[in-house]
Amino acid sequence: MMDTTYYNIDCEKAWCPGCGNFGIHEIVKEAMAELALKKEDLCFVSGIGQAAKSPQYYDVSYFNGLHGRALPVACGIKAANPDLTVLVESGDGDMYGEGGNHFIHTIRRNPNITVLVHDNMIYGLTKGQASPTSQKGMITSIQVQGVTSTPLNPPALALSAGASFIARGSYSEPALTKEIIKQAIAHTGFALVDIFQACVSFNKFNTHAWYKDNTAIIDDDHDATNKISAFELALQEAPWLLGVIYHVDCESIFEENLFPYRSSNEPLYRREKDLSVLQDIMDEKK
Ligand SMILES: Cc1ncc(C[n+]2csc(CCOP(=O)(O)OP(=O)(O)O)c2C)c(N)n1
Ligand code: SF4
Ligand SMILES: [Mg+2]
Repeated sequence: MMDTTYYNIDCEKAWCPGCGNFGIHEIVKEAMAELALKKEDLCFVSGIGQAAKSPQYYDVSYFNGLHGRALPVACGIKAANPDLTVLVESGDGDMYGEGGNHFIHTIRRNPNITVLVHDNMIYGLTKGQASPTSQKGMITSIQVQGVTSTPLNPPALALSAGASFIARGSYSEPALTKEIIKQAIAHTGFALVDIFQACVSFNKFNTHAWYKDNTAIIDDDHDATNKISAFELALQEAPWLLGVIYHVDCESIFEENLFPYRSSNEPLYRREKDLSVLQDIMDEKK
């Protein structure tokens, strides 16, 4: 088995002491090490936020893009080089708020990527405004009378959009979350792992104690291939359930359906490019 230090980089992590991001970062390294993933075969993508910094702290290739725009970049990377293992790692605001449209439509396209969302139910980086997963009634610096919007349910949304692997983990259950992430990476197709994470500085409602008291592990007898049962589990609250909610084989993936791959498996990045064709199009539009 590979050692997690293989992914280490000499760089200080700019997170608050006690932040759940530290735990998730270590869990991801353990999952990658147990799958013996080589650095050269990996590419991380993230947007903006505290969670989105996580890829910067592995010694791997990554693309840190615009807020909410990790998923289209991940699709582009997969289109150019389908052989890469592409992991998207970002926050609840980045993925479900600013990136909400991409979240829905990328699931429909079904690229073979793994999406890890550090869900602290708050905008951490910008100092504590409500995110799409903030619970009703929570008082923040902006929602001074409490959040009034209904929180988004990411697993249920992903299920309705057609994702074939959906799970919920937590920084507070490292062994379970590591196994879930390994399964998500091994899955062919879009895989979502929504991972609960405490933001100790700005989310004073979903504290370490809250996560312990309000989560439970999915029973072994859950049939993860049954969509109706999966919806029931995804929609359950107090306790919120941790584990694999839904997992089925998918029929086809985004990159296989792309026109250039119908005639050849040669990755796009290795093909000869005739830039004169592009030049002709641009000249035509002058
Ligand atoms: C287009 C755009 N809108 C707003 C911002 C400001 N902004 C940066 S990070 C962030 C919230 C990040 O929240 P989340 O993804 O939950 O990450 P966390 O910091 O909680 O890990 C916001 C609103 C921005 N950088 N770009
Ligand atoms: S603000 Fe919250 S999410 Fe950001 S590093 Fe601090 S504890 Fe973690
Ligand atoms: Mg957040």
